[in-house]
Amino acid sequence: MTREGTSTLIRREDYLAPAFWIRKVELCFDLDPLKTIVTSKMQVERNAAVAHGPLKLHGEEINVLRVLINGESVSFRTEDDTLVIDNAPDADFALEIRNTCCPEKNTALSGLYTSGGSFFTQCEAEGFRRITYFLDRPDVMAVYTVLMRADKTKYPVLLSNGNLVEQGELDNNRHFAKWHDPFPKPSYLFALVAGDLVAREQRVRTRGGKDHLLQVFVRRGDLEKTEHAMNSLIASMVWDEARFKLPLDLERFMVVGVSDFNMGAMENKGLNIFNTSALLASPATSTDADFSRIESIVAHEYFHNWTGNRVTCRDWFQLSLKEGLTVFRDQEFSMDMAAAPSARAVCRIQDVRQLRAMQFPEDSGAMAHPVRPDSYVEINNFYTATVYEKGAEVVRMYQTLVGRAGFEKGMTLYFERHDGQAVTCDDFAQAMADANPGSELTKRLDAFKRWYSTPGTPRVTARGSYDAISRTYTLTLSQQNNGAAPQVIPVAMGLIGHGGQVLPLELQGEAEYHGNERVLVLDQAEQSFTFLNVFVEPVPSLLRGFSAPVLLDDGLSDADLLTLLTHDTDAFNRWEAGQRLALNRILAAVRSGTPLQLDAAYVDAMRSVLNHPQLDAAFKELALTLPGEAYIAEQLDVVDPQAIHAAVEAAQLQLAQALRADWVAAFEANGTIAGGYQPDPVSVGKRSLANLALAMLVLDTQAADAAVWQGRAYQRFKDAGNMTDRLGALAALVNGGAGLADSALERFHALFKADPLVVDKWFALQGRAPEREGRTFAKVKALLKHPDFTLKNPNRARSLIFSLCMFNPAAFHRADAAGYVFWADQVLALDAINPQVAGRLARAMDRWTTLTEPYRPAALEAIRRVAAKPDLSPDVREIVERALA
Ligand code: 0A1
Ligand code: ZN
Repeated sequence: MTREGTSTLIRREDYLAPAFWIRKVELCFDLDPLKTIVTSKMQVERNAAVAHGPLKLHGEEINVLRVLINGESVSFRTEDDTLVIDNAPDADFALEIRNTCCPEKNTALSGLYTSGGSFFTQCEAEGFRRITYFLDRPDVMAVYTVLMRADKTKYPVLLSNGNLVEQGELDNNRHFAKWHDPFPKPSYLFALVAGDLVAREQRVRTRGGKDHLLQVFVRRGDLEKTEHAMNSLIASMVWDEARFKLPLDLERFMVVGVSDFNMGAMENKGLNIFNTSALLASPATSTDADFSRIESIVAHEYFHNWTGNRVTCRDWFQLSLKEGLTVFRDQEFSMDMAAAPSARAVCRIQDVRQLRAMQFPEDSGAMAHPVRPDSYVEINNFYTATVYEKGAEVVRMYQTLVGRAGFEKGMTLYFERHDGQAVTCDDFAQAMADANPGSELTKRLDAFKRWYSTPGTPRVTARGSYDAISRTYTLTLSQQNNGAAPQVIPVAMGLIGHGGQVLPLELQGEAEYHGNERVLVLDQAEQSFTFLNVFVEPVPSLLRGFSAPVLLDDGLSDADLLTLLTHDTDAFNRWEAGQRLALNRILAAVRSGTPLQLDAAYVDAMRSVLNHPQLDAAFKELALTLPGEAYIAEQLDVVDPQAIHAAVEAAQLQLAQALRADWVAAFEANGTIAGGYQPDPVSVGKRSLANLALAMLVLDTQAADAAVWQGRAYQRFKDAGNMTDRLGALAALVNGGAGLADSALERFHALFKADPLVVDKWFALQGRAPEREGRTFAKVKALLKHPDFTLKNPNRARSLIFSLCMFNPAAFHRADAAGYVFWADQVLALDAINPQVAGRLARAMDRWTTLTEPYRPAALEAIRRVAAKPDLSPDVREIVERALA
């Protein structure tokens, strides 16, 4: 494959409506792995609002056979990746294009490709042009009819979007199926599947009395692993109707699993395609985390049917319009499914941990971009934590500002106005504001919209002063955002007395009394809020539930944080107080270059949490888990990954040692759950705490009973009745550097070698294992040669290589630069196979400029080596060039 040396920067401000519309498409596929013939008959119209020009269609890696206009052949030329027809008629016309493509050679997994002998498509963002020439942009929406012809034995199942209208036999052992999707859609939502698949089916009747057929298609042998996905799908349907009055609009809704897939899943209209890792679940092979991820991804794709498909994006700069909103919806769904308030808080804590681990570093690194980016070279590089997770936080802030009912009104107006259209983030903002006149949002809509245009994480500083004589408490909030104009920051808050009293909030200048909790809206560089009749000196509990995606400096002392950890009524802030206590200690050790030594106050606080009779196991596990190394690095101007890792390991070991008896008690209390496996929040919490306790008990190899606990972990690993317990015990052995780890790993592989998703876990565990004298790194290099390893399958590549380069800083950042050499080699090797996945791996160096010596110059050299390759994909080129800029 040769590639052009120049890549174009696409700018949001250059958006122009298309010169032509394609209103209808009839596609015909003669499916063959080596040479599929595609015939596309399009009904084309000039866009009267745009000046005349040639018709230019996108196309990549396809061979055109013929082009007809109104049945007559017409002259055309191909320039780079476009097909140009200079003499297109002025009136509406029929355009027919016939071309071929080669699914078997399509290792990029974009467009039409084969996986395990079946055909699949992936068209978002710009994969449709790898199938046939088209106006492959989201504002061109057409009604599709799809005819598929294929060998009957190899491909008994033929699927596309919408409804099956016809099927039958053909000569030569071939058959056909014809599908029609009545909803106009952009090309990125087109999908086709052909293969030897089986389906779990369920008929459901919705509230409105309509009947639907739900189907989950997988390879033979995987059917029993689809029950959880089907249940999740049904739960999503019920939830979307109840919460947003959004029903399923199709008679048939299909979900298909595929092993080779670049992302988690894809929301093609009526035919969602899933990475098997986001679909298949069984207690024996999937962890609790897998069950919960599957539930949320199934929901996410289903919710896209309205937020993304019925109302889509005008252009790719608006990606967060559908992704931020849909992530918000899947987060709300997961919280509602968790039901109990404490389980909801656990969901929120997990989402925020994820945001801080992935999005905060992105927002301060080489790839920093606003939620609505201003420019891109390769749009696939912008399916980011900023567009998705920060975008979801922006949507959450609308809800915080207009209230839950107001948000629902805003959604209703959004669909009333825009159903069937391709729109912008501004349109969404306007609907929310117009549906809520007089609201805190509507009063400052323009300022609020800066969340879409400003990159970076705002820093909020809060300082309080208490006047005992006047019994007033003044809270001063200020914000800094790299010199950008102030953002609108909702700060949910309450005041707590040191003895745990919840103090009433009476804000000076306000007639209304707001109870014990309220939202302050910070929209200036600095603002003060004075509370009256505050009878004791309070501790402010700010940014409750993480009400805005900011970094908060509240200046609270250890004593204040301990008060919040013990007494805050907001579970998120209780957790946050514990994290802050840990963070302060880790940062002090790293900054001073001295070994970390935990103090009795912190250890005692953690002991109280662990032994607390009322707190949930899930909360305890989160509170006793130390902040992630990536988030810790974000607090520092100069980063020494080894020093951070050493401090975290020391803190972990000291917690393991100081609380040993308490860990034993926690393990005994939570390690056995009666009855069969259930992924409900209470059982999940117990398993997670038992796994943490076991890891702590195995970690301290100097303990008098170290051998006993290693033996118990091995036994538990062997006898476990589910994957969560089994993998937890295996991780305790591997991460604790136990002597039995190697034999456990071997046994695990032997047991599960036939299940690719479990083999992925086996690779990932080894790729993420704590570094000990270079052994983890050496093991990863050796595993590259393991017969089960391949770069061609994205899940497998991620399980080993991404685990090391992105999730194991101490093994990756080596003084001898071997980690960076490994990274560069793997980026280049992957780029020749799958540019999208290579582009993701390239991002492991996003934050290289903050690294201390000797890492920084070595990282630079590795990035330069990648950048020096002349025929890099635009995906990798954009990432490395931004890193070098
Ligand atoms: N829209 C999908 C994710 C997705 C994005 C891009 C892809 O290829 C470049 C594939 C899938 C979602 O949000 O679920
Ligand atoms: Zn999505």
